[in-house]
Amino acid sequence: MNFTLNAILQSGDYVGFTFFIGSMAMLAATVFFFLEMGNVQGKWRTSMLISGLITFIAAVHYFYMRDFWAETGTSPTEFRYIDWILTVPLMCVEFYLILKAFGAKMDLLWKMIAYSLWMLIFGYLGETVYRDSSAIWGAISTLGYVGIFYEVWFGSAKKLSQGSNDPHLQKAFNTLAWFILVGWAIYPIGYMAIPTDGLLSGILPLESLDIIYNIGDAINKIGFGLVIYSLAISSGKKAEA
Ligand SMILES: *C/C=C(C)/C=C/C=C(C)/C=C/C1=C(C)CCCC1(C)C
Repeated sequence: MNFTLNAILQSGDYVGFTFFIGSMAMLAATVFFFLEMGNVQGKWRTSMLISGLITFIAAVHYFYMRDFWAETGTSPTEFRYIDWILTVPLMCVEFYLILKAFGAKMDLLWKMIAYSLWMLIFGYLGETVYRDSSAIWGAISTLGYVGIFYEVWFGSAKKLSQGSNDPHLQKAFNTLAWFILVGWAIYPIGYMAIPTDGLLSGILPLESLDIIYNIGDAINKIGFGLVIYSLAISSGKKAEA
């Protein structure tokens, strides 16, 4: 029998390791969020569904990126950004859903989605088409990030949370706000490690871009979902039937 093993994970291949761990972690988180949908009050089901969809979409991309990496030793930027352009707006939906009961309107959701698309489209251009001027595109992209950050730390989202008088909601909202400030800041650091042209590319090793993005995704996608889950649980389990 003639059989070729294409996907080889070499020892010392840290990018490959983080793609493997990332794909399993996203898959496990997805199973968890979907199964726990049955254990939370009805009003939290949609939020749990979205948490599961975020890790599910990431899992599919990670399985693909993992195999692609193992076969070719590269990982096209496109898969990253396709994943993010689907999952980051869903994270904005999570903010909207938890604030909806306290008066969040659709325009808050659209505003946050617009900021995130701005951030991702210009980041993509800087990482691919206009790599020579990645610093400028990164700076333009950061304006979208600042928009989301402002909304959550000072803007209308923050005000709705403050006005809710619900300590569970406020605690979860503040934790998510820290994810935006600290967890999301991992990505621009990764971006600055773009091989050869990034601001930090002489300082960080060549493969750090993918490793940093993989760590960021695991922290942010799974962490976000767990915050929503603990909010759903703390604000009351499904009444025993
Ligand atoms: C699940 C994926 C998430 C939460 C992705 C978040 C991505 C960012 C916050 C990316 C931000 C960027 C900048 C602020 C400037 C440089 C370009 C980006 C796109 C890496």
